[in-house]
Amino acid sequence: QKFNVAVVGATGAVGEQILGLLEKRDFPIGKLKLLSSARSAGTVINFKGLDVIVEEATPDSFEGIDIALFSAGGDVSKEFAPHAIRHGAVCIDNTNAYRMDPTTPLVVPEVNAEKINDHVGIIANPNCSTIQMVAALKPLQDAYGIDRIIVSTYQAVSGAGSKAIDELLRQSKAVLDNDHVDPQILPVGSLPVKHQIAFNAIPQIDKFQDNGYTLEEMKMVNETKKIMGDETINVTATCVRIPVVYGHSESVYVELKQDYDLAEVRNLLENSPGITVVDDPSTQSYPLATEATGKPDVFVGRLRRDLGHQRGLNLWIVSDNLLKGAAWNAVQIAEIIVSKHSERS
Ligand code: 11C
Repeated sequence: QKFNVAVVGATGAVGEQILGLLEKRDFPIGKLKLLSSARSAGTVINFKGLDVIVEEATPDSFEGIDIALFSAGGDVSKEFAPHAIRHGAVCIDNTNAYRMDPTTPLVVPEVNAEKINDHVGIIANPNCSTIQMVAALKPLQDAYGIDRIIVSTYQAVSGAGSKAIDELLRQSKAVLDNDHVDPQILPVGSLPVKHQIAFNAIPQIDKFQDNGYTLEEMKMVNETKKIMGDETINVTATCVRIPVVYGHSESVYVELKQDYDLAEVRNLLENSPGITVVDDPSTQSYPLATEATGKPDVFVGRLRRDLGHQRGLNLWIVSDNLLKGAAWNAVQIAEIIVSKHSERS
């Protein structure tokens, strides 16, 4: 059986990765519709040897579509997901638009794939920095329970889109050439103040909220509780943009509810799907953004017990933010929908 698929935001950094995965995994596509804003409409994208013209998304673009993958920003999802649902499509939304809506499942397949069954038209794909953290912590939650998480992130500029990648490269060259650096995109394109990202670290990702945390930090707090299905987990986050193009890194301190054995933790992680443990101080082996780029897994290392808390554990978690953090998680969800459909028919 084939499925008609729409990709909204086909020309963006995540859309490009989604198309690459649909092609590589031979997703059972009948008709493929590539949609975008008016600005990018007309772009030609090659998919499996065929040229597909990107069309401007309209309310009727979704006629006959079975699965619609959205990654064109929250406003676009809010405008068009209801139309996709009206035409009978299941939406997999990679934006912040519906994540905390109580009727929308927020899914990381390794953590809560069963929630896909509860959807009423939309399944939300979590924020990239949340996805890699909860995927790595799920085996620990199952084995010991989690009391609290303290996370600091080191996030790649690609999380802020293709323009932020260009900005890092342009600024890096300007600094090396002793030219004037003129920040235009980061930390947040729509805010008046901009900061240099080249050779810098910016402790602001997305807009500040009234409580002094940024939206990115609050996504990590709220989404983690929802995905892990436990409102009592205490999460505190500091999210930082660094001059890396691909791959988010995270320093995570977790306090478990029960005593743990470090060798057992390592063993649990090594045997968990989608997780690769890279952790050997004797060979200076640990996860690196450069090594994680282009790979679907979440990489975990630097496992060590806290020196002051018996149930405290430190980890270093790295993943490709455009793959497991976005496109791959969305395509995994789409593959599960397809397999459930095939089981039924
Ligand atoms: C970043 N995490 O690195 C953001 C990008 O809510 O899907 C993903 C934004 C989102 O800037």
